Amino acid sequence: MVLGGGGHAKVVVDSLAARDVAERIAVVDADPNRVGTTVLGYPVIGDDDALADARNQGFGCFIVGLGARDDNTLRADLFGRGRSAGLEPFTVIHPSAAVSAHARIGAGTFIAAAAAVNPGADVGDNVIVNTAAVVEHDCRIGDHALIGPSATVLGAASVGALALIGAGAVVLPGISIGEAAVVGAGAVVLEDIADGARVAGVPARPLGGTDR
Ligand code: JB2
Repeated sequence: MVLGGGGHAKVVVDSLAARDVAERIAVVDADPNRVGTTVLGYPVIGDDDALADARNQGFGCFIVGLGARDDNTLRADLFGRGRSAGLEPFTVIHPSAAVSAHARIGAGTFIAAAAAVNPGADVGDNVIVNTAAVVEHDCRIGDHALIGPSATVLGAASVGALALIGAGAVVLPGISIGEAAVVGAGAVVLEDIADGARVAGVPARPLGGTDR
């Protein structure tokens, strides 16, 4: 069961189908206009209320198919909803991703095409390591974090739970990104970032207000 049926779900479903690991794939989406449609040929069977009956319908696992927002709290909520429905979080690794046998990948995490996760890395639950992103050796990535396409988290850096690293950003070795922090696309992070802080630019500097 894939929770969310938009752009990111399409990428997740494509990876699931490429791995041929799921006997059956279905999607739930909050938008009534999507219910009854398909995602890459797989049915959108209802909204999140359909989760209550998922086990009776023969589903055992779920993955959050929702991608980037201003923050990752909705992704975390959806993860909780899947678990509350008695489903197991399913980890999906695209066949073209290079994931070290010496890395830990958490439950319900998605590692997209051409991404790399190197030895000693510890990637939490419900994380997205998006297309061509790099998680270098000995990094720590907290639960529900999102590493955007082509972002690079260099050796032994850490990314807090719920943090969002924008596309193409670079986090230098050993740097610590706080919980729920947001790093804008293309930023280069040279200094530790506090919990909840929002930074952008080269070198990365705090953003005022609600700018991204
Ligand atoms: O609570 C919800 C919910 N809220 C929104 N439950 C469920 N089951 N679904 C929910 N949704 C649905 O997620 C929306 O109705 C919509 O169909 C879908 C989000 O699709 P969208 O294409 O807007 O965003 P996305 O999160 O799939 O993709 C974003 O993040 C990716 C990482 C985009 O920015 C992509 O371009 C990006 N690659």
